[in-house]
This record gives sequence, C-alpha cells and structure tokens, in this order.
Amino acid sequence: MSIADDLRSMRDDAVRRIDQASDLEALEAVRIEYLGKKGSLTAILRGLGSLPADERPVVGKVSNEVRVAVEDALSARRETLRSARMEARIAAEAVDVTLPGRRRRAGTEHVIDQIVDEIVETFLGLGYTVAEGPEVELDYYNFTALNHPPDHPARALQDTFYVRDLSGDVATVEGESDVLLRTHTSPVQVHVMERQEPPIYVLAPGKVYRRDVADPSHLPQFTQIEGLVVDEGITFGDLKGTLEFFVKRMFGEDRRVRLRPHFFPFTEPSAEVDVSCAICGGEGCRSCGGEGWLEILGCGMVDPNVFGYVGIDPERYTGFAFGMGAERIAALKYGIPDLRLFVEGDMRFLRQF
Ligand code: 2NM
Repeated sequence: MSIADDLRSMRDDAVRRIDQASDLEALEAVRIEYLGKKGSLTAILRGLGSLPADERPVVGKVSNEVRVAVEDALSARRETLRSARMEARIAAEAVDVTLPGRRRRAGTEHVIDQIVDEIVETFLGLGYTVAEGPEVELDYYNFTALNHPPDHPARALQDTFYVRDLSGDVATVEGESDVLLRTHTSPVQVHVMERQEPPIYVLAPGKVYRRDVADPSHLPQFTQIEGLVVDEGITFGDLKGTLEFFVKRMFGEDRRVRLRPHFFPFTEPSAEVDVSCAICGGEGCRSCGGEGWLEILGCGMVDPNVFGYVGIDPERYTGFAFGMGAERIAALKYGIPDLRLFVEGDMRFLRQF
C-alpha cells in the first residue's frame, strides 16, 4: 500500500468518526486527534519535507486534499450539531404566549388606615394639623404631665408595658422618668403644647399599647386618634359642636350624639360620647344590647394642671381634647363583632374593605 492509500483510508476513518460525533465536545476531540498539534494528519503534513523528492508532489497533493476533506467534514458536522443544540434550547425555553396570564390581586389600604385617613381628612377640613411622636415614651409625658397621680392604677405593671434594661429593671432616662410604651397618644399633645404657643388645633393618630388580653372588645395594641384644641375662649359648647360635626360626618347625618359625665385625669369636666344606634335610632334593640346608644369616644376640657406642666397660661387659655380607638370606630361603622379580626391578617376578611 502506498502512502497515498494510507492517507485516503485515514480520511475515510476521520470523516466517518466526524459524522458519528454526537455533540460538539466529541467533535472537538476528533478534530484534535487528526488536526491538533500532535494529530496524526498534522504529523504527516509536517513530514512532507523529508520525503524523497519524487514522492513529494503526489503525496503532497493527496495529503492536502485529505486535510481539506477532513476540515470540510468538521465544519459541516459542527454546523449540524450547533443548530441541533440551538433547536433543543429554543424548545426547552419556549414560552407559550397564548396561555392566559396569572391575575395579580391588587392590594388595598388596611381598613384601619382607611378609617384613620377619613378621620384625619375631616379634621384637616376644620383647620387642624397632624402631629406624631414616639411610641416608646417617658412616664413623664405619658402620665405625669397628663395629671395622673403617682399611684394612678393605669401606671401599674399589670396595665402598662414598661421597657426594661439588660439587668431586668425598668429602664429610666437620666435616673428620672421610667421608659414605657405609650398607652394613648396624649403624650404627643404634651410635646406639641411644650413647643407651640396657642392657638393649637392638632390631631394625634398612632399606635398605642396596653397590657390587655385580646378579646372581642380589647387589643393589646390598637390605633388611637386624639384631638386637642387650645385657644382663647374655648368652651364645652365648642367641644360638643365639634364632636357632633364629626360623628354625623363619620356615621351619617341621621345619627344623634349624647354626652355622659365621666372621669379622665387630664380633663375636667370629662364625658363619654355615644352615637345613636343605626338600627333602632335610640329605642334599644338587639344590635345595641337594648341600650339604643353606642359608646365611641372620650373627651373633656383640658385640666388647668396639664397647662401648668407645659407652661400654658390657664388664665388666658382654655382647651378641649378627645380620644377614640380607630378599631372601635371601624367595628361600629361596619358592624364587626370582634376587634381581633382587624389585626389577625385574614385576607378573606380584610379584602372586603
Ligand atoms: C381622651 C379623653 C379625654 C386627651 C387629653 C389630652 C391632653 F393632652 F390635652 F391632655 N389629649 N387627649 C383626652 C381627653 C383623651 O381619650 C379617650
């Protein structure tokens, strides 16, 4: 057999193996075997120079033809394998754009935030501004400056969350005032009165904390909205008119308002405010427990002692204040029997609003 025959059979082997290569990696391995630096065809092409002069033209021509044939076979197979790989990838990544989309349910503002917004809007319309303050407060702002005596029951460990230091003692600031979670938003109004001269028309919405066990009518954390007015010549009549305007706006023009004497440490006189039952209009029915009236807020004329703590002259100024729980207002407005529904995050309930 001649060198030319050897070359042709090498070509046939190479082309067969190229056509059988199952992927691009196997194909590259075959290419290296023949045409790599140490490949068998490469070796022959390099050895041409040392052949006898009479054999060189023929062997040179054949080996070149073999190299071209092998290279052509390699590129043809490479093209086939590349497009097969691309087809497979396209099939694997295919997206059926004709499938129906997955509907995303839009969120809504939490019903309690809606109520807060509605109440805030009503009072913004009367010229009030909104004030905020810290949820972690000092005893001084939460109780003392609000005319709570040192032994007032609301100060008890059973009723108020006190913040403790690492040793477990109740934390204090400058060794003076205990640190606690505010039990109402009134401390916000104490801060306002400390830094702002009357006239003051301010609303204080926010979270408050009390050591209650959650039940249908109590939550250990809830949302309070308090209002405060301090100006010259403010009377109990102004308070009553303001609350009547608010209640009718919130619950409907047909509802009536009733004030009952009450006691709060920071107001004198104080009152609780009822709204007439929407079902019976005040006659008494099952919905209102036979009372005809539903309690919605507390209020009163700011006690002169409070003005004393914040440096407002009680001879020149008088004021009124009121406070309500947003969860309670929402429960009355929508006929919800259990306040816990507002905080348990059951979307079947919350999505209704
Ligand atoms: C209420 C009821 C009555 C109140 C009093 C004050 C302040 F800071 F002026 F003393 N803020 N809010 C108040 C009065 C709150 O909530 C049931």
